[in-house]
Amino acid sequence: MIVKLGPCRLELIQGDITQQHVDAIVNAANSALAGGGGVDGAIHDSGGPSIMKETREKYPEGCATGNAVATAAGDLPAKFVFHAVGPIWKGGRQGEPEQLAMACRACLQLAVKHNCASVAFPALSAGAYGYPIDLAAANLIKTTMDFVRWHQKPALVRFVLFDQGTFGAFARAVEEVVPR
Ligand code: AR6
Repeated sequence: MIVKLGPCRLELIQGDITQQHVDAIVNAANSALAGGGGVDGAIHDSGGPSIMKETREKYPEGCATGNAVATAAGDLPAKFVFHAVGPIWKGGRQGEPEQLAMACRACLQLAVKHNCASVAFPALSAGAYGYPIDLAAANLIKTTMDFVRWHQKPALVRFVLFDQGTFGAFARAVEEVVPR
């Protein structure tokens, strides 16, 4: 699924984020930047140990929830990894929507700062962190569209969804804001 946003493009695909040939991919990290399962595990496994080495050297204090930090991408096809820390879902009234939007915006800001024309996101917070998929999808799509409409960059934002259910949730979120 592709949506044109002025000079920019929003894409949804089903796939594996580690395989994306884009300037930057977003990692679904934890605040200790300690590695883990899901997207985080896949990125460190495929990207090799240089990503964790750089992370430990540059960000020994970790990264706050709702923020993101950049490293190079090791053996991955991307140039950068943006390690974003989404919120753990605690029912939705403890700032989770704001924190998820902040984490998404932090990655888009890093893309602009590092001159990345293309950036790929996973369904941040919607795995181990338990954020309901429909709510996560709506939040990430709206935050991205608002940012791209305002800044007119990055040229390509791609959401890489691991399974059909997640893809469907993002497709519905896009259809809600871009009627066909
Ligand atoms: N490519 C794309 N999406 C994937 C991939 C992949 N290779 N692998 C999983 N997903 P999660 P979170 C999907 O748990 O909820 C880690 O342990 C997955 O199906 O990776 O933000 C970290 O260290 C789900 O839809 O991220 C943190 O401690 C989505 O990506 C914690 O998990 C996000 O799932 C972060 O949890």
